[in-house]
Amino acid sequence: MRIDIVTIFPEFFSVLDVSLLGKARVDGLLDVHVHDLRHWTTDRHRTVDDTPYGGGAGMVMKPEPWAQALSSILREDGSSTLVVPTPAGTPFRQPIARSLAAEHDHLVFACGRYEGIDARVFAWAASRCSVVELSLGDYVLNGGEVAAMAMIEAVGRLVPGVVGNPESLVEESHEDGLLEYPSYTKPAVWRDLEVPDVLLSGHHARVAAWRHEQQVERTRRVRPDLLPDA
Ligand code: 6GU
Repeated sequence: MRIDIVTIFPEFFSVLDVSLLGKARVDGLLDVHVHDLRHWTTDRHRTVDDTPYGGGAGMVMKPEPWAQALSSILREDGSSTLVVPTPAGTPFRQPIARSLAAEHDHLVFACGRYEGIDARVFAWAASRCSVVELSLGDYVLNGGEVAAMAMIEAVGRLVPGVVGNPESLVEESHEDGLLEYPSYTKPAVWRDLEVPDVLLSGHHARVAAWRHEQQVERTRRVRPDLLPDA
């Protein structure tokens, strides 16, 4: 999978060299390229923002540098997907991560700052690629960079080969619509706290039933909205 990131803060993405995603890049599973939006400015001050039409606080990112950047990065055949991290977007959830990993071979992340990017950029881009505006959740970040990092990690780990043992992908929170069960390792007693008996029983069916119960109980307690009868 190829991933391009356009940002005015390329240094945010140095952590992509670390850990599992760093290894996936070295192994050639993820081909990640970070671009500085200011490369596509033409004025002496490398300006990327201006005041909003209609008034209001803050600045808006100018369309011209974005169009120049995207023109050079998007594939000509329309096969690219433009991902725009924004708190005004569709909630980014595991099914979207799965779909981006399985069905989209070239992701381009447009990281906005300030009050966002001139809306015409997305109307213009929609004739050249698919455009998805995605939100991490109902809170506000200063820009799209940290959100893009989270999305790239969530999508990247679903690309075949990135996570060594594919079985570890299935028994996780959100993969089956429930939160995951609690995990324990040795020692069996630690500071007077015991690992639940059933996990020491070696009885696979009972272990599976207990874990499922724990998932349902935890989901009901902290995320009742995820249950079908919500
Ligand atoms: Cl995707 N972007 C920004 N700037 N803030 C957010 C967000 C995204 N998701 C939640 N808050």
